[in-house]
Amino acid sequence: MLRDQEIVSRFCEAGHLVDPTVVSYIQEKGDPAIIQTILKSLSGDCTVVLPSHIPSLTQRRDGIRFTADPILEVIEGMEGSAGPVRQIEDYASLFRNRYDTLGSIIRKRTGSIPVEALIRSSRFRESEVTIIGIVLDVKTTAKGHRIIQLEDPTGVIPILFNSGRDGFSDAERIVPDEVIGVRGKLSPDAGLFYADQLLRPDIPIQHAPYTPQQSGKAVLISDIHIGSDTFLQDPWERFCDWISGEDEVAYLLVAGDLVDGIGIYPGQEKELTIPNIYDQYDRLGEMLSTLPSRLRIILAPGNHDVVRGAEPQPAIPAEFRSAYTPNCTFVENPSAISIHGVRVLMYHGRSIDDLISLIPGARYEAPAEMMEAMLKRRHLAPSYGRRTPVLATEQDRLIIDPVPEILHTGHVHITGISRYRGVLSVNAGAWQAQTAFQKQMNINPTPGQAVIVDLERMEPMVCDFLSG
Ligand code: D5M
Ligand code: FE
Ligand code: ZN
Repeated sequence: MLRDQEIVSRFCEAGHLVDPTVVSYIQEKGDPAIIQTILKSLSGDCTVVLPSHIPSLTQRRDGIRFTADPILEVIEGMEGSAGPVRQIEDYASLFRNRYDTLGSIIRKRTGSIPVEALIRSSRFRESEVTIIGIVLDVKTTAKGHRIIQLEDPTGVIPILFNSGRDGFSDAERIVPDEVIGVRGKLSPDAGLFYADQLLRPDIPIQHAPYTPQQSGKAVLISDIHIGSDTFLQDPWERFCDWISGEDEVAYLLVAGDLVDGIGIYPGQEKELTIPNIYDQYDRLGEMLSTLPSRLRIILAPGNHDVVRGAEPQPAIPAEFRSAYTPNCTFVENPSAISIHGVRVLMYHGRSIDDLISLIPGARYEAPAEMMEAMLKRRHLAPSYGRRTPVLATEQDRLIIDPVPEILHTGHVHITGISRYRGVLSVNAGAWQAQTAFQKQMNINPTPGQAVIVDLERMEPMVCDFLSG
């Protein structure tokens, strides 16, 4: 593999800095001649070489979108699509679908061979090859190297990521059950695969987000927690006053934990001001009905809501919706909606807890970094069997495909924003002050904030309503 440093030096000698995405593109292609091709195509005033400077890569528009105003379309996760709880055997189809879908995204960039063929046939012994599979297990050796077990439909093989190699920090972030590709060589006894390069499904570097032709704004919030004694009534009212006066805001998106629920954790009844689940939803409906009727409101569930916890979670059932006006649309968790033609993937974000516990250096204060981790893995909840319950479904509904313009989550009650390869990630904070449990866990929420996104310019802005 071409080393980072060699690539950077080649550009440096020619008087240019180089974006890390371009470096990984050249490494993936494995052909040093590309450097020369890129250098030849650069204009003299180019200081930093960006993906847009790679001659063969032209930015693509991701499909045709609606641009009329105000247009809301639920693309995935419309009410009724989550399906019932199925049999345990269906987990096999879930993981097979995950492997097929994410594996084929990696395969578009590189050839690969099945694990069984690699082990059985001596013809692959001497050459570098790529294998693609699901991570079964991740371990660190006494010397700090990483050993993973990778499984494809034909077999399982242990893979060693040497801590001294380029790109080891990416290998350290491998989590169980994600789909990866690994380029490397088999050991002479065929018992171990030495990794040279890690390939994730990732967001294509030529991904160009759709830009609507029309101006309009969306407000992204999450975790209202109606019914909790820590619900922040005054900031919420200030927020409602503000949004009612913003005539460019066409959409209000809520990413789950609409209410605090009943029986969600031991002793919750002591922390509830509304001890009845119907009353909790009615209160929210009444509050939302005071907002302008032109505002389209999209409501998704979270782990405190009344529906089953396993994802995909169904939409809030009709029996809880009698107090809601027709401008409210109830969707599942996750769901993909189109607003002004901009695709927003809404997900409550329960897997952020899991990712923080699995990824070295991850912090609750930076939830958007975990959203970036989801985008790289093209999956909303890569690791199975931890805090995020996932339902057996024939198709893996938590795969991120196609790529959205905006990824909207919540759950950790901390605002966070990032942009990765043209995708805007927004983790919206909460309307609930720090709970006794969060205090104990040292989770410091940023309540009373809303994120307003200008859809035409794809610019986010945080508005704070905590203090008057
Ligand atoms: O979760 C809000 C945040 O607090 C989220 O990061 C999980 C964490 N949290 C809350 N309750 C628990 C329990 N019981 N165990 C572990 N972590 C927890 P929310 O979904 O609003 O409760
Ligand atoms: Fe919450
Ligand atoms: Zn939650």
